[in-house]
Formats: sequence, C-alpha cells, structure tokens
Amino acid sequence: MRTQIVIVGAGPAGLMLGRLLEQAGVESVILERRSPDYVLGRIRAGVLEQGSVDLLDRAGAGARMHAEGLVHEGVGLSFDGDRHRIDFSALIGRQVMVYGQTEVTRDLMAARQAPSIYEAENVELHDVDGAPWVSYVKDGVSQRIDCDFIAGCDGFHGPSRASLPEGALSLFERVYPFGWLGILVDRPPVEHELIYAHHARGFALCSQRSPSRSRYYIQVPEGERAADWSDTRFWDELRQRLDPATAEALPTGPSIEKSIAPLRSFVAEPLRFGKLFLAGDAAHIVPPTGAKGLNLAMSDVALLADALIEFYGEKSTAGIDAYSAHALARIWKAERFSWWMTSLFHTFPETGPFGRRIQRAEFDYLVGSVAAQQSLAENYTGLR
Ligand code: RFL
Ligand code: PHB
Repeated sequence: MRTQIVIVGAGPAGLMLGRLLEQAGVESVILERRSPDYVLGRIRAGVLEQGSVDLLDRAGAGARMHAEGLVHEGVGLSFDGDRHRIDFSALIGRQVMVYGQTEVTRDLMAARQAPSIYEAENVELHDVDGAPWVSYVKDGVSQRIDCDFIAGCDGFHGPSRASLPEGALSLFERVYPFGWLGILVDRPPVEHELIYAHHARGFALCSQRSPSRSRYYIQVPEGERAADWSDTRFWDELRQRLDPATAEALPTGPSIEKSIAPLRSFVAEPLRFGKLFLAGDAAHIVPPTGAKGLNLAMSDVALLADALIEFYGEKSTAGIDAYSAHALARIWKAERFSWWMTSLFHTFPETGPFGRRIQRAEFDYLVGSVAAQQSLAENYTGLR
C-alpha cells in the first residue's frame, strides 16, 4: 500500500490531523494500536481553548460540542479554604469550553472518511530520513505502507519518538513527585465552574463533564495505587481540601471510573527528523494543572496540517521547514504556564514553611492584582 501521510496514533492529535488533511484532499492512513472502544474509554482532558473549539468547527466536527459543551466564563481558585474567582470574560473577553476529550475523539472518529486501521500491532517506522515506510501486523499478517511523510501522533509511549537515533533529539524533563487520583461520578457538578484548590494536605480539583456528570482529582504521593482508595476515602480527603461551603455542598456518589495519572513536564526538540514529524504527547507532556495537553496537541496538528497542505498545494517546503520552531515557541509557553499552575497549587515534599509562605504570597498577589489575573486568564483560555 502507498499513501501520502501515515499517521501513527488515533488520539486527538492523529484524528484531527487526518481530518484536516482529508478536507484538503491530502491522503492519509491512521494506524492505531488499540480498538476504537479502548481509545474512547480513556478518561482524560475536559477543557478546550477557543483555538481548539475553532479547529473542531473547521474540521466539521463541532456541532455536538456546541450543543452539549459548557461555556465557562471563569474559574474558581481556593487557597487553604479562601475562595476567589477569575472572571475570564470581564478580564480579557475570552472563555473556555468544557467538553470531554472522549467526546472530541468520538466526533473526530465519526467525521473521518479515509481509512483508519485499529488494532495494528508492532507498528515500526523505517527509513524516516529517506524513503519512509511503516510496517505493522494486522490479524496476524505483516503489512507495509510506503509514504511521503510520517506523523508521529502516538502519545508519550509510542514508537515514533523512540525510533529516532540516539542524539537526534534534545530532551527536557521534570518529573513531579506526585500524581493525580481522578474519579468520574454521575452527580451534578458542585459548582457551575471548575475549582482549583491548594491545601496543606495537597491539591484538589473540582471539574465536570456535563450537568449530570462530574470529575474530581486529588494530589496523591507517587507510588499510590487507585485500588487503595475506596470512594469513601476519596470523598473524605477531597472534602478536607476544599473550602467548608463547597465541602458541605459536594454531591457525592459511587465512582464510575478511578485512576491515577503521574505528573510530568517534558519536551523533545526538534519536532522534525527527516520525513517524520512529532505532534501532541509524542513530542511533549505538560502536567494537567493548566489544562493544556489536549489543546497543545490541537495547535501542533493545526500547524502541521497547514504545512503539509502547503507542501502538496504550492510545492513549498517553507511550512514544513518552519513547523518545529513555530510549534515549539507555543509549546514552551504552555510548559511554563502548566509548571507555574502546578507549583502554585500543589504541595511539594521539599517545600518547607518558607516555600508555603511564598505560595501563599503568590496567591495573595494574584487575587489582589488585575494584571496577574489577566495573565492567568490569557494563559488559561489560550495564547494566540
Ligand atoms: P494520546 O491521546 O495519548 O493518543 C496517542 C494514540 O497513539 C496510540 N499509540 C499507538 N498507535 C499505534 N502503535 C503504537 N505502538 C502506539 N502507541 C500508542 C495510543 O493508543 C493513542 O490512541 O496523544 P495525543 O493525540 O497527542 O493527545 C494528547 C492528549 O491526550 C493529552 O495531552 C491530554 O489528555 C492531557 N490532559 C489534558 N489536556 C487538556 O488540554 N486539558 C485537560 O483538561 C487535560 N486533562 C489530561 C488531563 C491528561 C490526563 N492524563 C490521564 C494523562 C487529565 C488527565 C488525568
Ligand atoms: C478534567 O476535567 O479532566 C480536567 C480539567 C481541568 C484540568 C485538568 C483536567 O486542569
């Protein structure tokens, strides 16, 4: 088989890239290791920036998001129980959309007409610096696809980044000594907006998926196991980290999903090696505190799609040559913001009393300064 672009990975990055290319008449084949149901069962992000909303519209996959997604004009912050609201609309005239990553994925899967090969095993990349091709095994039979370019959209653990020779990439990484324990529950959100809470016992987040479904997270030390957290234990811990009124109002219930995600900051540079482009979590990871991961995946593939469309349409390599530098400029700003939100809201084992006073001062400065709030609002709703 031959195609123009092989896309490895059918997460949001791969599906969006494939959709933008097919709209422009550029051929692609998506290779995904898992089944569609498995991909749709992974509970992850919930907050879309305006740029991601616009991109879903451009992809012709935005109708359900506009019908069912929740527009949020602000966000709640809490520090040791003191509450404050950041009003995005009043501060900078922008908003975010609360719409689950599973739903984004479902809508993009439905929009795609070109081939996707799910349950493709042993995906391997070959000759990425020359005449690239990808091999895989489907139903026990080895297959080969030759192509012009490969888009590595296969997440942090995928084969694309790993296939590059030693020394081809510079890696920048920070691993945080804690994770997020998240639960999903069929109960209405405790408030109509999200709440990010700093507490001496650790960070907590009240999020949501719909008017009847909520998502909550608490910071847990590394090495913790979800199985050791009964629902009762989770709710008791969460209540202690919230302000008393919110803790009192919390609509608790049996969890329908419970998992732990580690926190890490990571960037690989550059994002291009020969005919291979990296995009989304394959190239970078942010801790989820800034709600940036999915949005960065979207902005990467918007740039990459336009670069590839320009290559085929105008026979110009300007876009693909600039992709890495262009995408990295945005990526590092999101890395900074995610690191900053993480540093402000979490407790760190090495932070003594001095560090906690600094965190408190940072919070007090934020809630007392319109400039600081505008900065948070601008970053959270998405830098242009
Ligand atoms: P994905 O979603 O990981 O998709 C990669 C796909 O590649 C497939 N794959 C392979 N396919 C073929 N062969 C192989 N050998 C393969 N190996 C892997 C995988 O099966 C998968 O289908 O990466 P992508 O597309 O780059 O998308 C990135 C986002 O998923 C990620 O950044 C976000 O979920 C991060 N994130 C959040 N981002 C936000 O913008 N806002 C949020 O509110 C937010 N909250 C979160 C998050 C991530 C979390 N976790 C669990 C990491 C909350 C959490 C808890
Ligand atoms: C979520 O709803 O899963 C979510 C929301 C905001 C974040 C991270 C995760 O910052």
